[in-house]
Amino acid sequence: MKRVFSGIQPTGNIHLGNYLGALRQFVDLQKDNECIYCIVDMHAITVPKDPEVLKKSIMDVAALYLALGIDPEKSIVFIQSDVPGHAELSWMLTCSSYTGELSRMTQFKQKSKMQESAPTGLFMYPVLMAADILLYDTEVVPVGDDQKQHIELTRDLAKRVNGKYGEDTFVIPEGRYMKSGARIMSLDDPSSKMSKSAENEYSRIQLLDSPSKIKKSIMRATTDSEGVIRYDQEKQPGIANLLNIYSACTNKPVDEIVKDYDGKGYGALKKDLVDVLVENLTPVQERFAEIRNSDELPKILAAGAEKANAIAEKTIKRVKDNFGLGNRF
Ligand code: ATP
Ligand code: LTN
Repeated sequence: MKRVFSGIQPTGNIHLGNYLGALRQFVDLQKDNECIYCIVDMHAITVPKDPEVLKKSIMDVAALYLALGIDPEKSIVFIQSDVPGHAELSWMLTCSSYTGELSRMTQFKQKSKMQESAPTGLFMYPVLMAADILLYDTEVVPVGDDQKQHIELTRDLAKRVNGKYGEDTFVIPEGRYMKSGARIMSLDDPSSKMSKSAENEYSRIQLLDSPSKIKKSIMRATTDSEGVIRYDQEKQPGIANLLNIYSACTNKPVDEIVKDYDGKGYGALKKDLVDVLVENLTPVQERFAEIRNSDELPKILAAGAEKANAIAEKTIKRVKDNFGLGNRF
């Protein structure tokens, strides 16, 4: 039984990459672990958000968590800003972080587009993420491949603080990455990851997409002129991505799928993949509609925040003690 923590930003458009890389693990891990799943709304405001859109996205992610099979009886589900410990611990960690290491974060470099002056929130994003994880004495963090660098930074910060303030300050967490599905690529450009923020909506399959949108996106997906279905990341990255998605959704190994399509064209693979996706997503969408409109959802989130806060308060007390902060005389 391990303590598991992860989070998703409420930035709308939850897609197949988020599901196959991260959310799928969340569901599996709750069987025999103590899991805490967060909607990281404070991370979402590192990029300006319309308050009404943010409110809706928070509830959408919460409902999706439950629709995908996260069970609030087994796992804690809550909204980050409902637990003040995240912001408190983030500051305490900020004081042990360096501008050099934060400037090296790939996500920061991409999102700030290397401007001379970038929003401080984007720069501090990984420290807040480290606070999320360390606040709960987390041992395992299920995430997609793209978060490896942030997890490494979290481990470095925790070790550095432990060295300065005592080895009992933080538990050192580990990342957990899926073997298949850890990096789902964009459908229109298989050299970049499938992303919520990409302009072309057909570059991703969103979990709430209609069957016709799924069909359009897959049928338009970039392939190549080889014309033979093989798994070759270098020469046929588009087909390799479709095979990865197919395999992750059906639990069938890629080489078996390649054999099934021996002598068939890309059209056949795409058509069947559409069916697989629609079959997988329809029940999720039905559950989502039920949960999203129920009065239970805000209650579940309030109960989750209360449980999370009880754990967070203990950590904050311990860390403040070790740092010598507050009124202790
Ligand atoms: P954006 O693309 O706008 O940066 P995002 O799609 O990365 O957003 P997040 O909320 O930042 O969304 O990520 C949620 C989780 O989904 C993280 O664990 C992340 O690693 C995982 N994830 C995101 N994109 C992919 C992808 N293409 N393949 C696999 N996992 C992914
Ligand atoms: N940066 C993460 C979201 C995130 C997260 C976390 C993931 C914020 N805090 C804590 C795991 C643990 C992302 O997926 N982009």
